[in-house]
Amino acid sequence: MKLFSSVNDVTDIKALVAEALALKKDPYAHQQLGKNKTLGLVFLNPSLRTRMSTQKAAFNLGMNVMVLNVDKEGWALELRDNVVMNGTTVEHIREAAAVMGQYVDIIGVRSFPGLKNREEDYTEVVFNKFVEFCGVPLVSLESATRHPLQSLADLISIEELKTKVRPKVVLTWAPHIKPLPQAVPNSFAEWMCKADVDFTITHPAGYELSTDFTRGATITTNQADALAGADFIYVKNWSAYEPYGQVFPGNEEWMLTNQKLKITNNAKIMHCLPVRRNLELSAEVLDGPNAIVVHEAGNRVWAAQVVLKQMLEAL
Ligand code: SN0
Repeated sequence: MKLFSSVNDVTDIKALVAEALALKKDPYAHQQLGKNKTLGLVFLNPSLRTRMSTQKAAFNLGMNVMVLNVDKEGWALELRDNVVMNGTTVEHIREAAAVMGQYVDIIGVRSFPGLKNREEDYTEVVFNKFVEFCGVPLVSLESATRHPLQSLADLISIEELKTKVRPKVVLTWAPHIKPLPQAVPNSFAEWMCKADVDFTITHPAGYELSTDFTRGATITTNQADALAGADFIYVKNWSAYEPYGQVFPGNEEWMLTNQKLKITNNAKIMHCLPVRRNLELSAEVLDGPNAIVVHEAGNRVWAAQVVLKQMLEAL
């Protein structure tokens, strides 16, 4: 594997999940594979799970890791071409990405959307500049429109914990106080549409995701209808795709509570984290027996490790 930016970079997702679960059973079996190889993790935005789980995955494979919080510790990067750099940006991404590629064998990049210009975000301007100029294999640590390592960890968790061959999986919108990216729900939807699950998306009117990611899903604005019989519920806030990046007042009643779980099939509750307690998800659900959010975060290691392993094998 040379690029991991979406489910479309994976030829066989079933095999990828199986290999991740094999790594979970035997984490240090491939310590020689990463010997003298270096992973660079480049963050343009904050991170807890992605940073720590991807480092851990690299260590398990015997790799060295360098982390650069380029937004805080690097030079201010210029992303536009054909500009006179007489403003606040100091270094062009053309040189910055190419130089990083001189020091590492694989690069991971996190770059959130601006949520202002849909065309710019959905053409992945920043992420694709890294792809173009870094010259080494590249893994997305969440881009403007997708979070594939999260989605892979989510699918691993469902595969591990499901109690029937084809579980009902529901993605439900949740309230928030600020506009959040569509990256996590886009990505989760795109992976679920390719997985062997019965997949439903529910959100208030106005929060329709781009159909590029949701083709094949059942979509409803009736949350109770969606939750009925659910085996897994994925809770996430996102801002509108149209008008882009907007949030609409109201919808506080969309928060998931124990009461709402009664009509489910004792559903397991997922969230990518960080989660805002008693806003997105009630504390009673998060602290209750159905929440699997920490288990899910633990599986981020095996998602990252299987992707890094396949990249190392292709070097
Ligand atoms: C990010 C998102 O894409 O929704 C990262 C999730 C892995 N989440 C946030 O930015 C949460 C910010 C907040 O203030 O709650």
